[in-house]
This record gives sequence, structure tokens and C-alpha cells, in this order.
Amino acid sequence: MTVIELAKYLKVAEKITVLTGAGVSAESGVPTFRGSEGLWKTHRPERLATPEAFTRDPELVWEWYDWRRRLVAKCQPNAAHITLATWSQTYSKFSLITQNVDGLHERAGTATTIRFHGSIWELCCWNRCSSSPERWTDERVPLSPIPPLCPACGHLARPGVVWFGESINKDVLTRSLSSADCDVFLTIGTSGVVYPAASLTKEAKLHGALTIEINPEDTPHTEIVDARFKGSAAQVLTAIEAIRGTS
Ligand code: BJW
Repeated sequence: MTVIELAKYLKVAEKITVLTGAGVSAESGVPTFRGSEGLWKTHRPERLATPEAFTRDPELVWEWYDWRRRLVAKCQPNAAHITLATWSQTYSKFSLITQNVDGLHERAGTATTIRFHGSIWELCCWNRCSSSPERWTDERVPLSPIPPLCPACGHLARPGVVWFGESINKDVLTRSLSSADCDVFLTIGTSGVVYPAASLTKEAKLHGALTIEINPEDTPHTEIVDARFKGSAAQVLTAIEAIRGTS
């Protein structure tokens, strides 16, 4: 399939669903997790992105998240985020499921984002106390104190993200599975190794969707999708939009 063919297909498609990963924010300057420049090269996931790591050393985990919040605060949405935001405003049946916690899709103007792994801009009470909301927004950079505390009970607060071994929010999972029942499903900038997000591409295929991958590298999805575009998210989406938006 060529970019022109895909653009024409998107022009007439009714229900479009996009799954994004860290690669979509790479061109904004946000590091990915895996790969030669990835966050996991210097930080072991089990030391930082698990409930066990937080129990062991909440200050260390919070320092890492505070560093990432400060980095993301300086980044701007790129052409990939902006094209997807345009689609969210163009199609009445458009779903954007993101594994990213950086908030750049929202800052680009995406109408509704399904945040599969939560948000670094939200906090929760580690004790799940009954006096605080389930999660609250705190966009201060840098955060102070570290570790931050629950304003209701004064105990530890945690980042509002999904760590390894934790379940995906039930409502988020239900909405994502229902979005996978679509005409076109695009998986963009994700290594496709983290479950259950990685299973959404197969789910879409089972529903008969045209499945597309945009990624400069091969992933486990490359072999199962109907078409793959080898390139950066910003480049490929800009090329598609130049045709879709005008033809
Ligand atoms: C570009 C680009 C450019 C570069 N343009 N592209 C089934 C099988 C096996 C294991 C499991 C399974 N089910 C569950 C599991 C366990 C586990 C899991 O998946 N483990 C595998 C890794 C082995 N999953 C879980 O624990 C999940 N929970 C769960 O399933 O609950 C039920 C359960 C509980 C207990 C036991 C069993 C089941 C939760 C997963 C939570 C993931 N959390 C993180 C951290 C979030 C918070 C934070 O940010 O700190 O989410 S880990 C990290 O990986 C983050 C990401 O969202 C996620 C995915 O990464 P992503 O986005 O794909 O990034 P990268 O870096 O991997 O890839 C970047 C890609 O971009 C690359 O392909 C590049 O080529 C590309 N790229 N530049 C386009 N310019």
C-alpha cells in the first residue's frame, strides 16, 4: 500500500482508531523506553516502574518522575501529534489510545484521548485513602516536596501511571477494546511488546479492520499488519495528511 492509497482509504473510512507509543513523542525530544537511546538503557524498569520499586524507595522513583516531568514540560507537540489532533476533530468516530503519559496529545488539541498507562501529570494517594479523589492533577515543575504527599491524609502520593504488574483501569480497557472494532487501526511509534496494549492490533484485525503500522524499526506487529510504513511518525503522518487533507 502506498501513502496515496492509505490517504484515500482514510478519506472514506468511518471509524478510525490509533494506538500510539513513545516513538510519537520522540521527535518532540521525549526519550523512548527501549532502543539505543531509550530510558531503560540507563534505568532498570524493575528499579523504577513497579509498585515494589516504589515501596522500596519512593524518593528515588519520584526523582525519576520529576526529572521526566521537567523534561516533558519543555517539549512541544510535533507534527504527528498535530495531525492526529486534526483527525480527532475531523472524524466523528475517531479514537486515540495512547500508552504515553506525557500529555502531548492533549496539548496538541486531541479531542478525547484514552490514556492507557495514565498520566505523569496526575497523582494518587498511595494508601488509596477515602478522603482524596482517585487521582488529581498537579503540573508543578519541579515538584516539592519529593516525595509529594496526599493533601487529604498526608501520606505518600504516587504517580498516576500504570506500572508493570498493575492492571489497566477497567473503563480504559473496555473503551480501548470497543475502539479496536473499527475500519482502520493504526499502530504508531510503539515497540508492541507491552501487554495488554500490544494485543489491540490483533483485536482490530479480528474485527476486520485494515491494520497499519508506522515505525522506523520492525516490531512484532510488522508481520501481522496489512501495511507498514517504515519511517518517523511525523514524516509519515505529514505525508498522509498532505494528501488526505486536500484530495
Ligand atoms: C519511532 C520514532 C519515531 C522511535 N516515529 N516511531 C502477556 C504476555 C507477556 C507479558 C504480559 C502479558 N500480559 C501482561 C504482561 C506483563 C506486562 C508486560 O507486558 N510485560 C512485557 C514487557 C513482557 N504487562 C503489565 O504488567 C501490564 N499490566 C497488566 O497486564 O495487568 C494485568 C496483569 C497483572 C499482573 C500480572 C499479569 C497481568 C502493565 C504494563 C504497564 C507498562 N508501563 C510502562 C510505564 C508507564 C509509566 C511511565 O511512563 O513511567 O508503560 S512501561 C513502558 O512501556 C511504558 C510504555 O507506555 C510502554 C510501551 O512502550 P512503547 O510506547 O512501545 O515505547 P518503546 O520505547 O518500547 O518503543 C518505542 C518505539 O518507537 C520503537 O518501536 C521505536 O522504533 C519507535 N520509534 N522513534 C515513530 N520518530
